[in-house]
Amino acid sequence: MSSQSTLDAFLKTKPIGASSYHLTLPHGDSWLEVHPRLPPELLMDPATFERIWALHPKDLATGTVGPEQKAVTFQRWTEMYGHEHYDFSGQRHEGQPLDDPFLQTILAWIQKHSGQPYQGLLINWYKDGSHYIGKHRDKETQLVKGSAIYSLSYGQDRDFVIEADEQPCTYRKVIHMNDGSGIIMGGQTQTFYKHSVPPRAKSKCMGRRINITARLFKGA
Ligand SMILES: O=C(O)CCC(=O)C(=O)O
Repeated sequence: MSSQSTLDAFLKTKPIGASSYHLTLPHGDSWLEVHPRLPPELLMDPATFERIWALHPKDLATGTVGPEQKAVTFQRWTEMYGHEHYDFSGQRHEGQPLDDPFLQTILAWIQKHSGQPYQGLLINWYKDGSHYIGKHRDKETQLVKGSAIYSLSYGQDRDFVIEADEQPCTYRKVIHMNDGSGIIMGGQTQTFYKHSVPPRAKSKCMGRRINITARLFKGA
């Protein structure tokens, strides 16, 4: 069977893995879909992990945060692929060509799973627990309103924290992301919630992690 027909068969008979679950969030029309085990064609073997790891840019991501637009160096590497550019944290991330066959497989799977013409992948590289992404909502100005954001995890286990963006906060959940897992954020999640991958002690969180996200850009 070709890998395409395997993919077709998987999507027809089992669109969501047996251990996957849907989480309706309490604020707005917001939800998460959690996939602790991605289908085999979306898993990275060690050689693929090394190849995708080697793509990370030389310099850490930079940008601005907060109402005062404070300049910061983020503790992770970030690169955009397959879409012209993605603007967030006061920075333009120019899109690189999406040439890698594994990245192309991911994109094709997401297009099929969503039935939508996703084009862009944003990759985050975390060298160990000292690399992280702080609480934020994804900027949706360039995205199709309410479109789902796919986020796939490879390598080191980390925690994904989702919390309501309100004072006091009445909802907070920690989801464990293991190697070969995925989370889809949908509906109004970016309106009512912030998410983060908090830093962890290097002594307990030594491994490298690759996070691959897909967003549906307007006009795709
Ligand atoms: O690394 C992750 O799991 C989260 C990435 C993320 O939040 C983002 O790219 O906006």
